[in-house]
Amino acid sequence: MNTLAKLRLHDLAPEQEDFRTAVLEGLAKPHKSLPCKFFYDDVGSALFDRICELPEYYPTRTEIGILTEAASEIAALAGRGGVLVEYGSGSSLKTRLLLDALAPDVYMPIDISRQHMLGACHALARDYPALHLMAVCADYTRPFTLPRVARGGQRRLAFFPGSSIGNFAPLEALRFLKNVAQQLDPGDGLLIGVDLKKDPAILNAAYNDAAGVTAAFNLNLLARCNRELGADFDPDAFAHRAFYNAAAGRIEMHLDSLRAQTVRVAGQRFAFSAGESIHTENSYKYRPDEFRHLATQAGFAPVQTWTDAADLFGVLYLRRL
Ligand code: AVJ
Repeated sequence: MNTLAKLRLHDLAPEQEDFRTAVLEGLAKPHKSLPCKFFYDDVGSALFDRICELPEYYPTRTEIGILTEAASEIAALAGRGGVLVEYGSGSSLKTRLLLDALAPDVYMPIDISRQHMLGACHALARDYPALHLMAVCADYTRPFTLPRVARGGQRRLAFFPGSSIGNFAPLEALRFLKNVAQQLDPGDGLLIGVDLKKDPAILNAAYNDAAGVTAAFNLNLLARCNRELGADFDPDAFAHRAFYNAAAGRIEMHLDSLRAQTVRVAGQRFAFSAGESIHTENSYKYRPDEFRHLATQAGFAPVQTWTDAADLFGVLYLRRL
């Protein structure tokens, strides 16, 4: 049988709000910045997969451990069957854990990078022949409407792993969670992974790995500007810098200009002074009670929080009120 018969693509054409516009806007600001969602071209996605394997980068393996331990409890809360909706289709390992535990009728990944998502769906279609796949290509950082599944009225579990929620500032996170709540029906669940506040030394190491993979991931943004926008960034003239900002409760990533220089992007010139930075990412950390408070404000009831033994990472099951 053709396994792709069960795969549908619902394309909301997210690249209409494009990379070029975002880069020109971000570099024109008094404090230069670039949106972190543009890290994930093919090169960046591959580098991120390597980050997840680094000894210093605990979130991925810790979350997988929590999900493995909690899988049957999650299935008891969410129920079997129904629709599994995943925001950012990312690492298929976490998805497979839930597919095995919940045996949903439909898997609906939502991702901005169409090819990456469809590749993952093809592999899932092969390994889960009974599963219907409804891939949604969308930028979930903007409000959008989920397609109605053919056989409607099914209960849904939304899954937002990896602490991707940490890329939103708390107010944006609230807006995102409200948007998810709107896409769900009362009683539906949201299973979300959240990186926790902890000893800053652990956080700083996780974003400054000894092998330099996070630095390469950060610098790839400049290489992507060169590839796609004909920019003339010299990646050797910028340095990766990441640190925990305790007052804001977030890791910040920057690219620091190592000297005074002018860079040309899409016909426009941007001047950098020595030491001037481009702010490329925020990764907010929460205490479990802080995050439950945020979820409550968005219209969810916190049902269960699981953490690892060292309280590095949290997975929360929230019920839409
Ligand atoms: C995918 C946003 C969860 O913030 O830890 C990893 C991205 N950046 N190393 C994170 C990231 C640098 C990651 N998130």
